[in-house]
Amino acid sequence: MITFHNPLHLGHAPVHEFYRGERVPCFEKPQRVEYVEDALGKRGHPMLAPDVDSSAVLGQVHAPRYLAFLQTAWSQWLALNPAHSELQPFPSVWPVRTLRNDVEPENFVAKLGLYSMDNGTPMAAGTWAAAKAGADAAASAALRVARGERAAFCCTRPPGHHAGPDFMGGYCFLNNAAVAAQLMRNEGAARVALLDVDYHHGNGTQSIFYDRDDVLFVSLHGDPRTEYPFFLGHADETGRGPGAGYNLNLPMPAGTTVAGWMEALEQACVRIARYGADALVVSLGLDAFEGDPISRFALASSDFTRVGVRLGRLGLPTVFVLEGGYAASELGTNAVNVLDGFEGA
Ligand code: Q9C
Ligand code: ZN
Repeated sequence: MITFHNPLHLGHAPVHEFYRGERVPCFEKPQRVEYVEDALGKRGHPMLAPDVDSSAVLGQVHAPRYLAFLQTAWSQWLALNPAHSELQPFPSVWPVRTLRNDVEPENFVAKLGLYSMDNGTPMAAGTWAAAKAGADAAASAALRVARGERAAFCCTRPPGHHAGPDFMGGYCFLNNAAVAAQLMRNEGAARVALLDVDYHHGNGTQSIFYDRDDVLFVSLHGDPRTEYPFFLGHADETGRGPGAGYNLNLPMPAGTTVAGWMEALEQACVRIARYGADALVVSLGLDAFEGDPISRFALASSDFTRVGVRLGRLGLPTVFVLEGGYAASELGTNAVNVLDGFEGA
């Protein structure tokens, strides 16, 4: 399968995040995609550099003021104090219920709160460049598929599915899967299905397409009553306005094993087939893996091959976009098992 890598991902290498009151090493680290690139190479999948500028498509899925903020965030952080080059910015105040979000504050940390859903999305000097190159990689994979390739894989970090129209969160800045889906719409696909199999609900992707019937969003994930992102991903979220009926959430309890998970995948595939999609985007998080350090499903490495086989049987032009998965040394095997299962279907 054709794959695209992100040549600038190393510039996004924050050191720590917060966990239970302590600073801990970032789970979302550069080695993740290095393991995937290794596995792709060993199993003979060609790896290409991005060749599409995603700027125009980014403007269709994210708000202009959010993109403007992200692009300049690090220089705003340094403008406060040049010594900040060695420190990581975190938000400390958020415009929750009753507070205004229409007036962008001048204070940098306040802006960071306006444009963040959590304090779990650390930034570094090269974050914008890395996120933008990742969106370019997703756009490149989508364009190949729109032009007739059966499938393509975007091997990138930071991930994207928690990033909403105008906010970052959950290690995500730009919604790569949304870029891929929107680009295929622009290229003439009338209906695009977007299936999210990451352990965490893809709240950002859901929100971007919630009012639309031209992109069907289907997600398998840990029940938000107990799992991140907590505030979206329930079964009763089915879409709004013209999008009513075009959002399907399949939350499952923590501890769900492969039998229950594959049943949910079957439901997802039946819905996608009934939709009559022209193309499929898969938000490929591998954190449903039993060895994942921050997630609680129990898929084994060999189960990911079955996942790929089932997706291949949908018979749709397909773009895979890497999302989460934090058991770094097994991430390559798990990701490439999906791709090889798909190709063998
Ligand atoms: N210390 C994705 O998988 N924070 N994001 C967990 C653990 C949120 C995961 C805290 C996890 C976000 C793309
Ligand atoms: Zn995840």
